[in-house]
Amino acid sequence: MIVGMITKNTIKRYMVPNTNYWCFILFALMFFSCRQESDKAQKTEAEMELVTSEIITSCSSNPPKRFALVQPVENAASATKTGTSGMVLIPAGTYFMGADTEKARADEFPKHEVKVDGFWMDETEVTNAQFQEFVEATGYITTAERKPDWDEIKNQLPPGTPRPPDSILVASSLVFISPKSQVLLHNVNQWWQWVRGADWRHPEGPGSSIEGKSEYPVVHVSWDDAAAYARWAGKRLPTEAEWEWAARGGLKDNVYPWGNEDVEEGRPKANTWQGRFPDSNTLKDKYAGAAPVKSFPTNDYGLYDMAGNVWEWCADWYHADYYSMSSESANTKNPAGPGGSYDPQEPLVPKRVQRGGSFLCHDSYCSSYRVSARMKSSQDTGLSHSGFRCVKDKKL
Ligand SMILES: [Ca+2]
Ligand SMILES: [Ca+2]
Repeated sequence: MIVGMITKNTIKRYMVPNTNYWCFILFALMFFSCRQESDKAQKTEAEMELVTSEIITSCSSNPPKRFALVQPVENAASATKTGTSGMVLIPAGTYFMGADTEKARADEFPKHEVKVDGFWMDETEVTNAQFQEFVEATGYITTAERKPDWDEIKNQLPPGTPRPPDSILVASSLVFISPKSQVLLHNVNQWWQWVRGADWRHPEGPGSSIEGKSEYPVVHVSWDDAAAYARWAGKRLPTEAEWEWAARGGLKDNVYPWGNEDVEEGRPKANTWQGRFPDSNTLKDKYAGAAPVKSFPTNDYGLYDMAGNVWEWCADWYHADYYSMSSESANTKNPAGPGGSYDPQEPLVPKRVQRGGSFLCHDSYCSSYRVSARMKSSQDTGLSHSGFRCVKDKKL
């Protein structure tokens, strides 16, 4: 486990959702194990909790595989919804997927031709109201609400690692909390905190709620949660190719959903971070956190928040070299992503694609509100800026 390593990638990644849900648990448990070896004195549960709270701030990468789903998607719900209310029809087309700007990262190259059939797409990110309807209809419990499964965790720990106290194995999620003063940007744990009880109903943890936020995007959703919702809604998650084609809104070789005007120029065009990340936000766009959907103009296809607000899961596995593989293949019609995941930064962790950036993205760092920007996260990870939207085949 790499902790606190200062690299270009770390700095780029500090505002993106690859901080892993399980990193904390594994790190805490390994610490717990070492502690037992070196310190024979018995620790009280309260002392262990204090130690754990300190460890949280050190864990930044190399997430392990997560536990199996308590509710497999196949059993979570069946499609009960029909129609295309709240969706817009995205036309079929051919475009060049990928980037050609200096802001692009290596995995956005090479730019390659892709053909996409027409499809329906949610005009907004899935809202709290929509997700609540799903949960009330199905009883679905999200990843962040589930107690970690020790039987799964221990398989990824050194043999003999003792079971931690139950107080450690509790449902939690990662919440962005702005530090009070300027901080060095190599340590994401200065603004991401593991908060017990944080989930989609309690975005900032216990004491917070979604009351009055029915039209805000749902957050703290894992890929598994998003896929379960989509199945229930009679929809699916977009492929990465569909998502980028839709985000481009019919424009050609555009950097952003609105065109090529710099994100910092003119009127706010999306919910991003303005000022100095992560401690000073000028609120030029009026929102420090998520904004209600439809708060910013649509792109030319009528889609809101394809840049910023919350990250959006795609169906595809993430593979850093997928574009190179695609450009060499004749099969570029409706590409559905690689057969498996590969992230050279964390090769043992299967990851899915996320797109669009969030309210934490700033132009001087990840600028992931660019239409070609790619992000990845293990599919069981959801943070306080992780959301999604769905699509539906045109023929249905
Ligand atoms: Ca903002
Ligand atoms: Ca978005």
